[in-house]
Amino acid sequence: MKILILTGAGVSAESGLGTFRDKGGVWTRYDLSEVATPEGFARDPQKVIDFYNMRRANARGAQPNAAHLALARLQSEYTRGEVTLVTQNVDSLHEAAGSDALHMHGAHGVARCAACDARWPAPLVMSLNDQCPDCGRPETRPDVVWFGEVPHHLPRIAGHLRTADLFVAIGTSGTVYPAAGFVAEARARGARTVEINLEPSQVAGQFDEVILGPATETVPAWVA
Ligand code: BV8
Repeated sequence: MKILILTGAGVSAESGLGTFRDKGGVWTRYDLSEVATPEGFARDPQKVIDFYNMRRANARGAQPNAAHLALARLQSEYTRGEVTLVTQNVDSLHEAAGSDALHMHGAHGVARCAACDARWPAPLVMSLNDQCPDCGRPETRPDVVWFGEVPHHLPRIAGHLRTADLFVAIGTSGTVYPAAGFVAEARARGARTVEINLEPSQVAGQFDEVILGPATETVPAWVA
């Protein structure tokens, strides 16, 4: 059986990283148009660099939780097919748990050169003067997909959506596209669909099954 799993900020919430749209979430404290769009970066690049320096500092010391670990165990132990993990998260907790994950929104731990597209591990405190190790130009930005930018890995994800037997969305509000549209695509191809969340997402009605509760309890129970 081919399993496709999509995760969102809810899977990292219990690692202390918070979410975006819950009470006190990132987008309730920052204007996403200023810090998570190319226009915002063009307008005030320092503000954006500071925002991602804060996100990296906030993630420092965060440990993968029981949900991340259960998904990594599933990926390594599932013998009746393949498990593909796609995440909207820009933290590296899936990797820290031992998973391979496709980061469709990039990762704040990766720096990218806007001039030559080179990527390298981001320093904890990124500066606008950081020079690209490949081309030497000071065109550094976080390798994060902002609103209005095309997510990474879409062709590969589309292929998995076409062939998945089971699509599972974990800890995502179903607000952001194209990720929020994946359940409809999977259903249209005949996949069984399961949502695992703290509360029903905006697209909960499109799932065959909805399992509610904190990810550190619901995900290990579902994987078992
Ligand atoms: C694009 C990186 C064109 C930044 C992010 C229709 C089609 C296509 C596009 C659009 C469309 N309609 C609108 C658009 C434009 C836009 C969009 O979706 N806007 C929204 C606001 C309406 N989309 C885009 O711009 C995308 N690009 O469309 O390009 C294109 C598309 C396809 C093909 C060719 C061209 C790019 C979007 C990427 C933006 N970048 N992240 C950063 O992180 O700094 S997205 C942003 O939301 C977040 O960063 C996060 O990654 C993402 C999703 O949020 P969630 O993970 O769901 O988090 P949220 O807080 O919302 O929800 C948390 C959930 O967890 C809740 O349900 C909660 O109940 C649950 N939870 C909480 N605690 C727990 C828990 N669950 C379990 N256990 C717990 N303990």
